[in-house]
Order: sequence, then C-alpha cells, then structure tokens
Amino acid sequence: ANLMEGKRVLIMGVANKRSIAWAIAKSLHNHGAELAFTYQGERLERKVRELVDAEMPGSMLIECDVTSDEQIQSAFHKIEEEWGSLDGLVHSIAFAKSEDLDAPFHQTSRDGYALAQDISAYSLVACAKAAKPLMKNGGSIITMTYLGAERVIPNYNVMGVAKAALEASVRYLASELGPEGIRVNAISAGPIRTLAAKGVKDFNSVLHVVEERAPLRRTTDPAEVGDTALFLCSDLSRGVTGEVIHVDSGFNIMG
Ligand code: 0WD
Repeated sequence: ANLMEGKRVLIMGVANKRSIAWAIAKSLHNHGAELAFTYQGERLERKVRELVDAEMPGSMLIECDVTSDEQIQSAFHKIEEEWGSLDGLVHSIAFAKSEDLDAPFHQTSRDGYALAQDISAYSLVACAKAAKPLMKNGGSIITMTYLGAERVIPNYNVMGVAKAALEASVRYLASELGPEGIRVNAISAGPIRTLAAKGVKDFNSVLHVVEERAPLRRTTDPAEVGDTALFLCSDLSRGVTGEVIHVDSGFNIMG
C-alpha cells in the first residue's frame, strides 16, 4: 500500500548507506513518499549524492550543518521554495567528540558537553522551529534516540545525557506543536553498526549482550527502524505524539 502517497518528507542525517536515516528513507520511498535530503558539509556531499541518484533519483539534496542557524534557515527556505509545504521531518543526527566519549563521564569537558548537546539535542528544537511554518496541514517529526538516555550504558557517557535532553525536548515540542496537528516522536533503536557507532568503545560487546539477552535474541535491523519511522510518519500513527518507541528486539524491558 502507498501509505505515504502525496507526502513530502525531509531526511536529515544520511552519511552513508549504513546510516539509519538511509534505512528510513528506503521505507518511506517504498511507500510513495517524496523525499529531500540534507547532508553535513562538502565532506559528505559526493557520498550522499551517489546514493540518492542511484536509488531515489530526482530527490532534492541540500547542505545543512545543524550547528549553523543560517544553514538551517536556508535549507528550510529551499524546501519552502520547491515544495511550499512539508509533511514529515526525520532528524537522525548526533555527535560527540571521541575524547569525551572515551573519558569517564565526570571528566567531560565543558566544550564537549556543550557540543554534544548542541548537535544531538538542540538541533531538533532548531529544526522543529524551522519546519513548523511549513507543516501547514499538520506533520510528523521523528528523531533517533538510545537507551543510554534512560539508564547508564557503559561508555555512552556524554551522549546519554544529550539523548536524555533530546527525549525531554520531544515531549515539550509535542506539547507545543500538537495544537497545529504536528506530532513529535522518538525511536529508541537498539545498537546498529554505523559510522556514529564507531565512536562508542567496545561496541561489539554491546551487540553481543543484545543477542544474548533481548527477548528476540537478535540485534536491530535498520529496516525495522525504517518501518517504525514509516508508521510514525504516516496517518497510521495519527493518535501518537510525545512518545519514545523502542525498536530494540525488546532489550529495554529486561532487568
Ligand atoms: O547504534 C546506533 N547506531 C544507534 C544510533 C542506536 C540508537 C540511536 N542512534 C542514533 C544516533 O545517535 C543518531 O542520532 O541514530 C542517529 C543516526 O545515527 P547513525 O545512523 O547510527 O550514524 P551515522 O550514519 O554516522 O549518522 C549520523 C550523522 C553524521 O554522521 P557522522 O558519523 O559523519 O558524524 O549525523 C550527521 C552526520 O551526517 N551529523 C550532522 N549533520 C548535520 N550537522 C552534524 C552536523 N553538525 N553532525 C553529525
């Protein structure tokens, strides 16, 4: 079925074909969505363009480093010019300096803490603000989070605190944008081997623990996250907002 027929969605955070944002794009594309992508800086432009041209030709591609208010403004301005309105926004962006991820949490630097918060949590707020006037017929905003927001996960450190802020931001945004028919939700994904995961020490053992202990006894397939994002973007989830949905083989329920 074409759950996304006639819907236009902006995807932020594709770095390569392993990116969770790319799995989400594939699910939405397969159900008829029209997509646009932002990429961070020239460093990623060629890579993202190759992917998009090969599998979703004709999709818009816009540069947007979320640490820059100007770039956020101009990216959404471009969307307004080309599309006039927006139905969905997928925020799949996070960053922390590797020295802050490697250090014990209590040794996090002031700069490193602020940077992780800026890119991983505040950027959702900034993008929601920019998207709101374009979501004239309501809309769906989705972000990506992790269990390290709720509990201490070894080595997740400064990123866990940033994800806690991100999840709280989802609730405040959902509360304020709900009256406009804009829903805001997060997907809490189980560990997936991507570029961002390379920054987390001992990631292999995190994957093994999931295989051993999660109810489904396997790690998370990015396509499972993609299909949950499809649900959250489509009208099937019209009654759901301010929620954090775990797509983690059930790992989070285990004591
Ligand atoms: O196990 C995992 N991989 C999980 C990831 C489990 C649960 C949640 N997540 C989250 C991440 O924290 C992130 O929010 O999913 C989101 C997407 O991460 P990903 O798909 O795992 O990783 P990746 O493919 O690296 O995409 C993240 C991208 C960046 O990639 P790199 O690795 O180059 O930093 O976020 C983007 C960038 O493309 N990004 C930015 N985009 C715009 N402006 C910026 C920035 N300043 N910084 C990073």
